[in-house]
Amino acid sequence: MKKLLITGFMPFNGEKINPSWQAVLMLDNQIGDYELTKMLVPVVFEKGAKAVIEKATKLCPDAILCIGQAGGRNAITPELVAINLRHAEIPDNEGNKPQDQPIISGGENAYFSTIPSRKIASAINELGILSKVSYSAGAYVCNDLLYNLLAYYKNTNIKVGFIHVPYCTEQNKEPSMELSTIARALTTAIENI
Ligand code: PCA
Repeated sequence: MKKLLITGFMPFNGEKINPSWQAVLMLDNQIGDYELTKMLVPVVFEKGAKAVIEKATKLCPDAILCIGQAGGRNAITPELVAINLRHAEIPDNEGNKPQDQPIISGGENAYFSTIPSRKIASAINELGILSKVSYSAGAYVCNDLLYNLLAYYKNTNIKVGFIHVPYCTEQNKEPSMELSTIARALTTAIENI
């Protein structure tokens, strides 16, 4: 079987849960061709990415799929691109609030995700769950994680992708999705990597 490292984030910005991690926890340990290793990631610039790279160095996965919360979105959104920019509107979980800084000084401006984001969005839509590709993962910790991974694994066969998910109903914010719906969407995403 192939190996997939799948990550979710800790809660941030005063939330008690993060739907990304709650949904990852609901996934079967084997989906399609992949055996899953689940990892919880801190919402901290650089530190989160370093932890994932460290884990991946030991695991040697065939693919890395990171999941994050995008409050305010109403759809499951596979990210097409990560940009070389850190800019925080709110502090991360260790109080960092970078303003217009590069992630990697002198690095590429941007990298495209190496999973088939468009195919994944279509497959999720076919389940009757709203999904569309996103052209910006923002400039906060999720973009930081995706950019760092794409830079680190460029010119390798390790696929790297990121999917943002809406608030879940337990958070009492709108728009929201049931966690079980998010988990179904992620299952289909993994089947289509
Ligand atoms: N979402 C944030 C960081 C952690 C998370 O779940 C983001 O979109 O950057």
